Amino acid sequence: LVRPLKAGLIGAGIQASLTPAMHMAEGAAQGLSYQYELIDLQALGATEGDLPRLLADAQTRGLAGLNITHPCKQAVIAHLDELAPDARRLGAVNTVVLKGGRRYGHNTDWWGFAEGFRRGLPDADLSAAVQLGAGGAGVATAYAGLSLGLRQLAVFDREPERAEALAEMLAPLFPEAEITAGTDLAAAMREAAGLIHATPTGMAKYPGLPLDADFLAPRHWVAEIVYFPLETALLKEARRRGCRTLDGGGMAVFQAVGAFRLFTGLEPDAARMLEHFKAM
Ligand code: SKM
Repeated sequence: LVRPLKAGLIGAGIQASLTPAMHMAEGAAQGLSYQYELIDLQALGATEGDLPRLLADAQTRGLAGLNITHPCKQAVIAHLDELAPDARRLGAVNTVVLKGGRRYGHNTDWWGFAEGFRRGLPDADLSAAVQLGAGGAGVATAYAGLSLGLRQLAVFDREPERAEALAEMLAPLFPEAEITAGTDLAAAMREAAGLIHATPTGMAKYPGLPLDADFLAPRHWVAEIVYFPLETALLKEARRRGCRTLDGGGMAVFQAVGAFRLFTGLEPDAARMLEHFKAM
């Protein structure tokens, strides 16, 4: 018996997303007839202002849920009925479950990063880390790192106010940790055991390294969020210098693992989804 299921992704400029393929392949492997569609604001000539209409339409058409990406992760919150505690704390939703006429907001991004980290960098030294980037992804990675037990986190951003805002937002949630907006990256790297990279640098559109390579020492672990390409200049350089590294594939896959579970009520095979992602 094939159970039909529909879901989708709302965002702008999402044609290259690998999320539909990941969900549909896992659905097929579990005997679902699963259609995952792209609702691309750019292609539709729509904006965040169209969210109410797009959400209502998804409900009318019987979608089980929606992933939400840039630029809608904050804007969508005003149109939801309930928020999971982590989504509320982060102020960002990437997964909406549609059920019984209601809309439930979740955040699987931070969990995705945390799960990838646990698997890819087991027993990493969590005494102190530097994070580059305090944008949408950076909020999730910082929350994940602190949830995993980071005791010190220094956040840097090209816009220092963003780093300050993130540090201020996280401080009350993790009172045992020391969370700061960093000012001296060289000094912070000397004190840190690891680096979380949460800026777009390293993507094809933004080539290059996000920091001076000489700041990297063999004792650092380096966790990357860029996954296109999977092998970024940062990871290459870090490995060349003897660092342990984690690529951005984990976060990409495990946010989908979390969303698949919420949409279908079925337990996804994470290893199978990871394999499929790597083969794409
Ligand atoms: O949070 C995820 C989202 O669920 C899917 C996605 C994508 O497919 O591009 C990116 C992230 O924002």
